[in-house]
Amino acid sequence: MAQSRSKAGSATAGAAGKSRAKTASGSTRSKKSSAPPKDLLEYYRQMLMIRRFEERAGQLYGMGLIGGFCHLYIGQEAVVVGLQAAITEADSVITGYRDHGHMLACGMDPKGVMAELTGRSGGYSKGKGGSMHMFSREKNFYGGHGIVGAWVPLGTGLAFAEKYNGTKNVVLTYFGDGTANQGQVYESYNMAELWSLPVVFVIENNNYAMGTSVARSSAQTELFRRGESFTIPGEQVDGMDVLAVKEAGDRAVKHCRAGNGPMLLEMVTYRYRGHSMSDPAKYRSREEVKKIREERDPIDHARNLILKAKFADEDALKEIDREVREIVANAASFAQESPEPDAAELYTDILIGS
Ligand SMILES: Cc1ncc(C[n+]2csc(CCOP(=O)(O)OP(=O)(O)O)c2C)c(N)n1
Ligand SMILES: [Mg+2]
Repeated sequence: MAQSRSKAGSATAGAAGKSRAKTASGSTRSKKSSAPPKDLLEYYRQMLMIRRFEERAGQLYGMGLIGGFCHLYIGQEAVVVGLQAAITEADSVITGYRDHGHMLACGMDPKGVMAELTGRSGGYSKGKGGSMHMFSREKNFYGGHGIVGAWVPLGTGLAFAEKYNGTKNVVLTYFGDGTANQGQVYESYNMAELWSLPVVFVIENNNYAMGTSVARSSAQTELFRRGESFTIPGEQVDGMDVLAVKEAGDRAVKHCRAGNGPMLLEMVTYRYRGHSMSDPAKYRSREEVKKIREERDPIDHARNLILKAKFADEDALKEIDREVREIVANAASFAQESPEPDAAELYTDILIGS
């Protein structure tokens, strides 16, 4: 039976972005994005910021300045940048441990994020949370969670609160392809649809859960169809095309804001680095990674569109790169100069059970 399974979950298969054929249940595959808007320059800048930030974080980790877990988002930048462009500042975001890109896209300060990575007092959690545990009520970013799947019911609960309080706000709840197999995710789907909650479930399908591919772990590899039995519409999107992501995000957010209940977006994407900094990535070939980097890189894709549309020339793009590098360099300096948390912080922000 396994041989007949679709390989839609693989970024190499190029399944996304070809057609908009409706499946029997209302799930769709999105079409290629339309003509580029000028906003593409801003998306480019944001994707580049995430890429350079993550590269620097990887270097600091290699230098021993970042301890604990560190999961880089390199390769997946178009997902979070495209979706952030589809929501407003009043909407909320929640995700798991691969979260630096989400925080930057939400407008959190790169200095505060980097200083949290290095465990310094200038970090978002005063240096006590690290890579996976940062929050910003100001930016409506609700973490940053290390327990796989646990934030999906939390994201559903955030959407419940929005509905209960009578707002029109929407919640983006991001999770990975591996997480999509968890039971609590299905409980969340059920309640979200039952109560028509304004939540977009965003599956970032990078084809691997640690070292296990979607094809090895999933009976239904078309993850955008996973909401069908709950009558949640799903759409599969080319997650390497920031414009396709933005357009799908617009549709999903409109659906939720209008009171139609949840929607599921499967973003077909890819991570270039290992699962975390300690992963030698022996479960895939170098050629596989190289091919996607060369043929589907989201930043190169945006860059080519920008040059073709003449929104900017090579020099202007170089200038954007220079500005971004400067912001990241300042964040890295801050993260090394900020003091270690005071010992008294051991007793703050903690829960003690009896
Ligand atoms: C409950 C629980 N089980 C296992 C783990 C270990 N773990 C961390 S990430 C991960 C894989 C998740 O993969 P996916 O959802 O595809 O997200 P990705 O890492 O690809 O972004 C696992 C098994 C965990 N953190 N929590
Ligand atoms: Mg994954």
